[in-house]
Amino acid sequence: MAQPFNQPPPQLCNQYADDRVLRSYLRRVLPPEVLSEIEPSLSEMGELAGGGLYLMQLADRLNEPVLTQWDAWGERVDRIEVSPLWRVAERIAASRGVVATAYERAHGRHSRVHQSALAYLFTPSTDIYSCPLAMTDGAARTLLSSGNEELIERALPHLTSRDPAQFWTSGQWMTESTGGSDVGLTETVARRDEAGVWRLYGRKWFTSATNSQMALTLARPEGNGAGGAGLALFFVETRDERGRLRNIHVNRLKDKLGTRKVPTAELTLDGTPATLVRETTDGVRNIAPMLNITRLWNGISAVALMRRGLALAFDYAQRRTAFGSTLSEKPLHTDTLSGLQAEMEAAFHFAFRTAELVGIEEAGEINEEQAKLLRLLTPLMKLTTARQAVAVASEVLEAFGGAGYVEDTGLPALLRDSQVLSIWEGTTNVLSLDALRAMGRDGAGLELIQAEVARCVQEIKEPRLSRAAHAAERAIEHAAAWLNQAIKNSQDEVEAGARRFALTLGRALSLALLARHAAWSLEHEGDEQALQSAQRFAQNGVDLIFNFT
Ligand code: MFK
Repeated sequence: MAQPFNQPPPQLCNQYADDRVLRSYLRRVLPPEVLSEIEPSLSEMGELAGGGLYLMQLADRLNEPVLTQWDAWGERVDRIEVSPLWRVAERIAASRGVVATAYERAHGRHSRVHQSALAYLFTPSTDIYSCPLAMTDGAARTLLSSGNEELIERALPHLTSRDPAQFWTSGQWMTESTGGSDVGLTETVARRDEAGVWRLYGRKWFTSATNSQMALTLARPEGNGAGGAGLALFFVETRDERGRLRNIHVNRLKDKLGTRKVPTAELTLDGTPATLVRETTDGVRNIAPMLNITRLWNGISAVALMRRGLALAFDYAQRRTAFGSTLSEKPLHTDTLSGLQAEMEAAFHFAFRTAELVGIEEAGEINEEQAKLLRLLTPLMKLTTARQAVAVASEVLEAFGGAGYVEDTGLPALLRDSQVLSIWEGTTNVLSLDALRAMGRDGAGLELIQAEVARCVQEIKEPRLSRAAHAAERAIEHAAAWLNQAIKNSQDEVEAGARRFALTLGRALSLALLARHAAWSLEHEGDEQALQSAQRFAQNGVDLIFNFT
């Protein structure tokens, strides 16, 4: 019998060596000596991500976390076993400093960019192990900004350890059955026992990475008022010296659309001992550093998943033959991929620009204007890149035809996992409103965004980029004019348009940042690829103010 036709599977090579966008960006923003110092770590992570880890990920596809609530003798144990891939991912994440790099600060303000690059390479081959890492990073930052020396001394060495035996991950237990957005509705109560120890009573409805060694969580000290201000931020060590959960019951694991490796659980806290991180009030404000770091991770993860989908789709296009030639020789197929590549590149520059500002803040070098800009960019970047990731993942699957719809190619997980990015850590709508609030009632913060775009445009001398630069400027002007008018009309009008407004700002900022990089790349590397992506991104549509779909 003749050999039947088989489609060739896509392949990956070293994901750092192969990444023009990341390498070119790092050449622009890092001093050459910093780049040469960190490059071996990136190259090693790229090799793992495109090689051994990727193969392990494919082999681990059907494994999921398992909750065992009772042992054979009737003892309640609530043990969660994660998949083999996750166990390896934890060791690699610790030993390669995927969290620690940001705290060791070997390269000052550039350390956050280094760490984000490691996270970006690591994420797509580890099935959302980025979730516990994001929360671990967020917990480290929150404890540091709390100034609680006792907790810092207790937890920081573990959260930022490179020794897998010492490394802790942290949970972020916020969401209750009252909902994930309006955290001020939290029903968990905090009460002091006779010994003066705070104990928590309540039900946490969506706790990711439940097998972490610690968690930061919110509860309302008895007698406190309603809302987020009446909550307090608590530190919980989940297990006692004998490894038993401290008055925590794991009721069940969630049956989710994606992120299937993440052991997201429903918990009951039944007198769980906890330590106040700061005062007995203002829990929402006090946990905000956690939200902002996990939102940065969300954006980096969004770019990373887009990049993975495109790396596979571009490779496949070289191999797959139909209608007499490879897909890479088909103008319509390459045009489709170019549109997606443009989305990914724009998102990349937005996410990493945010990481740069976080690094400047962490190095203690941030000025007032940059701090306000960072506060605004974080929700805008998170919401913009998350929506892009969902759209790109959907198209990536289509670029494989039926193979993209078949589970054992591993491709459908890209879409399912991307879908969470616009939901957790603040939905698109909630973050649009957050950005509006952070901008101030009269929209004063908009000037900071205009200034950021103007700084980019100033650096663009290449005539072929002037349309893209103007498109970014015009979109921001349009958004500003809309906001001005809407504020005069009614609060309802402002709120109804907040998502279109936020996405317009997000896409305009992304375009300006990408075009600025494209101009640099053309001048210093003689490379036109970023320029083509900037031109394409401008055509994809930036101004959504009048897009009412
Ligand atoms: C791949 C990596 C991804 C990471 C995976 C993590 C998995 C974890 C899964 C989850 O836990 S998902 C649940 C995440 N939940 C959220 O992100 C909550 C979404 N909702 C919001 O963000 C709301 O805007 C918010 C709860 C904050 C609104 O609550 P409130 O009670 O109306 O608070 P308000 O009045 O807006 O803010 C209270 C204070 O906090 C204010 O300060 P002041 O008291 O000084 O005025 C705010 O300015 C401050 N604040 C709020 N958000 C802030 C912030 N400050 C800085 N940055 C922020 N982002």
